[in-house]
Amino acid sequence: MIVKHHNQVVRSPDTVNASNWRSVRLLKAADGMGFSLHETTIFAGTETPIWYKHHLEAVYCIGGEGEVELADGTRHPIGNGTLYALDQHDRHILRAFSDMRMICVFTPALQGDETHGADGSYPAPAGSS
Ligand code: 9YT
Repeated sequence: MIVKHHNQVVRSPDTVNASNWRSVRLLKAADGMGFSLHETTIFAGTETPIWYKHHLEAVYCIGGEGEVELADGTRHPIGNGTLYALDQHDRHILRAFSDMRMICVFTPALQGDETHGADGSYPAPAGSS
C-alpha cells in the first residue's frame, strides 16, 4: 500500500510550480499504478493553452470557477463538481476566474516533474513511439 500526505508532497520535487498553475503529483509513474493523480491549483485570472498529445487526462473541479474552451470555440463552465475528460487528446484553453482546485488523473502516468512545453503538452513517456 502507498500512503502519502499532501503536506509532504507539496514540499518535494513532485510539486511543480508553473506560472499559471501549481501541480502536486500525489501519485506518479514510479508508484506503479498506471496513472498519476495530482491536486492542481489553476491561478485566478490565467488563461492556459493545453494540448496533451501523449496523454489522456480527467479533471475534477473541487473548488473555484472558470471555463474550458475547445478548438471549435465551444466553452464549458467549470465549477465545484464539474468533471471534464480529454478523451480525444482535445486541444483546449483553460481559464480561471478564481483559483480553481482540480483533481487530475493522467494516463500514462507522469514522471512527476513535467511542465508544459511550448505547445501545451507534456513529453511522450519514455519507451513510447
Ligand atoms: C487542469 C490542467 O490541465 N492543469 C494543468 C496542469 C496539469 N493538470 C497537471 O500537471 O496537473
